[in-house]
Amino acid sequence: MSANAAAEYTSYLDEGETLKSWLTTLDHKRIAVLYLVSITLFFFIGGIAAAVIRLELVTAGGDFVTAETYNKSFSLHGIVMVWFFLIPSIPAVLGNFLIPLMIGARDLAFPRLNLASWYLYTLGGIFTIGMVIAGGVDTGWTFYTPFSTMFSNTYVIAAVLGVFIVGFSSIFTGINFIVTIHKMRAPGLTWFRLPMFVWANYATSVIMVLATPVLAMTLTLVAVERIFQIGIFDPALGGDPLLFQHLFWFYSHPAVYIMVLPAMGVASELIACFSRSPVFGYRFMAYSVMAIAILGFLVWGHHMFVSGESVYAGMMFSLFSFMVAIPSAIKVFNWTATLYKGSISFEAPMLYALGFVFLFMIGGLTGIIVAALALDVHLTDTYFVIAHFHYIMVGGSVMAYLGGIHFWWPKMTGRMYPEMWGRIAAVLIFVGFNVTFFPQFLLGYLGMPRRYHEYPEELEVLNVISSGGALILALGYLLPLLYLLWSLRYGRIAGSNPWEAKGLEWQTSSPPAKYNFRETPIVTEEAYAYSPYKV
Ligand code: HEM
Ligand SMILES: [Cu+2]
Repeated sequence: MSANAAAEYTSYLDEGETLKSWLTTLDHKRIAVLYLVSITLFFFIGGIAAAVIRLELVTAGGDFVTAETYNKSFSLHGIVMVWFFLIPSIPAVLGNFLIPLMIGARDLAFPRLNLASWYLYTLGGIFTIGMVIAGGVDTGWTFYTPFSTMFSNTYVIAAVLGVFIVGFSSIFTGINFIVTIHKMRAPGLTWFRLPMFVWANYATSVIMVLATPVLAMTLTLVAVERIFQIGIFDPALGGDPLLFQHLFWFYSHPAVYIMVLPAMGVASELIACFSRSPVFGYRFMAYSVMAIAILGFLVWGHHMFVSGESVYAGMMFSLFSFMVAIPSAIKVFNWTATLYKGSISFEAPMLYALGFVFLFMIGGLTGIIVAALALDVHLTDTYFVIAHFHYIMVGGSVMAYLGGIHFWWPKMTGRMYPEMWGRIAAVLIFVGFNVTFFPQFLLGYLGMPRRYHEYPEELEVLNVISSGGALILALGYLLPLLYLLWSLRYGRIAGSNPWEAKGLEWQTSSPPAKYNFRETPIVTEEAYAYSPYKV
């Protein structure tokens, strides 16, 4: 073997062990690992803020932290979880690692841009952490004006700047994925042979590129009004506060699909593999992710039903919101149909995937409830909304993210995680999640408003249950952190395809070599060519 060929077979992890080799890497797989580490850090920062919230709400009185600290806690929690964890999570970690592998490419189209995305993410993160150290922000993750521009005396500018910067990281990732998927597919890999995970990230990238600039512009306007007192949103200065809400939700509703579409992609891969059957209704699944991405741009006004927007606007937004539920439901039906008569096995990734489908379904169905104009007048700004979006974002997206991490862990690291612990954690998370968030539907229905640190005593029992659930959930999240780290050294060697899964990523070694494939693979079959039984 020539020296050159030998170099080709070393794994990407062995391509240099110094910090510098990591911080200057252009390898999509290493950048994915950088993201994995930073995102995990932010997940636990956001988690600590959540713990403060749930501790305060154990008792009806405001006795654990002051009202100010409470406001800062839920603001930090929202900002970190949305922008520094959920938006980048699946695309930046799993997408970065897998998209080139899944389409038989050597890397993403723009490796330098990819590294720049991670640096922007880190820079944005530094601003956000700096903001917390300086004293925090109390506007909520939504930065509603004119409170954020004229009245709040916390560190709004730093917070907004952090989010502004991290937005560019997301735009860069989106551009990179779109170009890569268009231009770098292996011979024979036509659009309708792409894994659903690639489709889902493609749809997500379109949203990232089209919606995120609106967020950047909106946050700039917040800073302009706050610094220069120029009337944009504050009515006292001749501005319009509703303008902010329109602009903010024009980004932030599509953004919720940035958080959930990639999760849908993961679910499709996992369910197909562990039921040994092709994804049912493949083309409709692909059309559905695209339809969700497009329709997602037409429903932002459902966050503003009680803000004073016209009733006719409200009716249209309500109608369009119902329409998003159609492709979402198609996905749920098709996952169920994929399972039907499949040869199902319940490894940890599959437990997460099934958890995802079930919890996403509850999230989606309650979405229809809050999308009904008349019902939402009662439910808006209550814990019902909190429960709704946590069912989708935590029950859905985080479950799928963890399922994906477990499924592709052997590919990323070359080692298996301990299966029994994996299952225990999955069950613990599922139970903990439901105990935490189901009571919040009831609390919201009973009228408990969000964002208050005190509440009437008759709501205490449900709040105690919810906080107890949060403790179980926290333990559930800590477990994978521990055993995955453990497995890096002691885990069983995985081999290239431990799940006997289809998909190009499984045809190369684990962990893959720097350039992924020894030679460009040629694709001759449809996606998910599973036979019913493991060989
Ligand atoms: C079937 C699809 C869905 C429908 C019809 C729907 C509908 C709604 C409606 C009407 C609201 C506003 C309620 C209010 O403020 O009173 C809302 C809030 C929210 N939804 Fe959904 N939703 C759906 C899916 C999703 C998805 C997929 C996500 C995230 C991945 C999500 C995340 C959120 C968030 C974050 C909020 C609250 C934002 C806030 O006020 O802080 N929703 N949803
Ligand atoms: Cu929305």
